[in-house]
Amino acid sequence: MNREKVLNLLNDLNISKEEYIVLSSSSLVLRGIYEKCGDIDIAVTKKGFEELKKNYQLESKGNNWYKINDEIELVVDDTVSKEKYKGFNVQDINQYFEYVKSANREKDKERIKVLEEYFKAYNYFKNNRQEMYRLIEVRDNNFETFNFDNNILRKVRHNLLIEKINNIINSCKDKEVYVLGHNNPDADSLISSYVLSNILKSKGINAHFCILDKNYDYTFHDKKLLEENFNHKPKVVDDNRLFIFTDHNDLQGIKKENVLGAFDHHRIKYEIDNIVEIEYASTSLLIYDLFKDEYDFNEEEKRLVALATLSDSDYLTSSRFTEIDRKLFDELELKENVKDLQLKYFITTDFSLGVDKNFEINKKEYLRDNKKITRIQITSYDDNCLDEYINKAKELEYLLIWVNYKDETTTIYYDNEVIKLNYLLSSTFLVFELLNNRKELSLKRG
Ligand SMILES: [Mn+2]
Repeated sequence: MNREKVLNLLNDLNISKEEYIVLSSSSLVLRGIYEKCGDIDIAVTKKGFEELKKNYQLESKGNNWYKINDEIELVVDDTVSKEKYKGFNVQDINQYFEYVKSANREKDKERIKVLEEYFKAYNYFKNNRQEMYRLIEVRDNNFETFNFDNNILRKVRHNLLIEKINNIINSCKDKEVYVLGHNNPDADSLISSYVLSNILKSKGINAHFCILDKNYDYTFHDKKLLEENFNHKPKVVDDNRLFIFTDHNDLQGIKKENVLGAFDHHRIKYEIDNIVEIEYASTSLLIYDLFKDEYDFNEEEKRLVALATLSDSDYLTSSRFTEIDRKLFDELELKENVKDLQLKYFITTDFSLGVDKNFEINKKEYLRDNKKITRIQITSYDDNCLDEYINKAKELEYLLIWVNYKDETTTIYYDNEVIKLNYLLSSTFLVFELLNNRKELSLKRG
C-alpha cells in the first residue's frame, strides 16, 4: 500500500492518536521515505488496546501481537521510541534503521539501501546549517543547485521540515508563549500570529496572540482591511516574554533567548535558531499549508488566511504569488471576488498629500552592497504624477519604484536611469536583483 492508503486507514482507525505508534515500514511510507509497504503495524498502549478491543474483533497471533483486520496488526508495547509526524506518533527512524540492519533479513536488503541513501543526504544537511535552511526554503520545485537526486532531496526536505516544526512546538511545551508578528503589523503579521496561536492552543500550549506595547500601530495600507474584517484583540505585552515570531525573523530588539522560534517567508537573517522559513506568498498561507493536515481550520480562519495572502501579494498580482500558492489559495474557498476586495481595500498612494509628504511616509532604507539606499514605493492606477516623482527622486538621490496597477507596468528610477517594465514588480528585493543583473550585463558588454 502507498502513503495515501496508509493515511486513509490510520485516519479511519478507531483509537485515539496518542495511544499508538506507527511502526516499521508503514511509518516510513507515512513519512514519504518508502514508496510502499505490505501492511500497517502499530504499537499500542494498554489503554489503546482496551479501546481497540471495544471497537474491533481482535484475532490473537501470539507474543502480544493481534490482527485488527487484513491491513493492520498491533502489538501491545509501550517501549518503542517515537517521533511526531503531523499529529501521528511514528517509530523513531534511527531505532527502526538499527533494527532492520540487525535483523539481517533478505527482504530488507533493498530497504537498507534506501535508508542509507536517505541518511547520507540527511546528515549532509544536518551538518550544514545554511544548506539545510536553503533546502527547506526552496519548496519542492527548485532543487537544481543541490548535489543530490531530486527524489532524495524531496524526502529529506520534508522530514527536516517536520523536525524543525516539532522542535519549535516542543520548545513551547509547558510554557506561556506569545505569538508575535513584526513591528507596525500588516494583515499577514496579525493574521499569521492569530492563526498560529490557535494552532498552538489546539496542541495544549498556553499561547497568546499578541502585539508589543511599542511600534504596534497597524500599517496604514492594511488598516481598513483589518478594521472591517479582523476583530480579534491581541494581548499588548512588553518584550520580556517568551515569543514565537511570525512574518519576520529578526530580533527587533528582543533578547535572543526570549525567542523560541519563527515561521516566516522573508529571507533568513540567522538571528534566531529555530526557524521555518519558506518562500510562500504570505506567512499565513505557509502556516496553513504546514498544519492543514493536523489542524481543522474553521471558515473564518481560512478567510483570514486568504485576506492576508491578498494583502501580501498585491491582490494576487505580484511575482511572489506562484502556481503552488494559487492551488493553496483555491483550497481556502474564498467566497468574495478578489477584484472587488482589491477595489475596497487596496490602498494606492494618496497624491493629494503632495510629493514631499509622500516621499516622507513611503520611504524605507535598504543596504545594498554596503551602500545605504533610500527607496520610495508608489502605487497608482495611472502615471499622471510620475514625472514629478522622478524629478524628486533625482533631487534626493533615492530609488523610486512606481507601480501602476491599471496598466500593470512598473517604472524604476535609480541613479539617473529610468527603467520601464511591462509587468508589476513591487518587491524591492527583486528590483535590486534586476539592477544587479543590469550592472553585470553592462559590465560584460563594456
Ligand atoms: Mn508577510
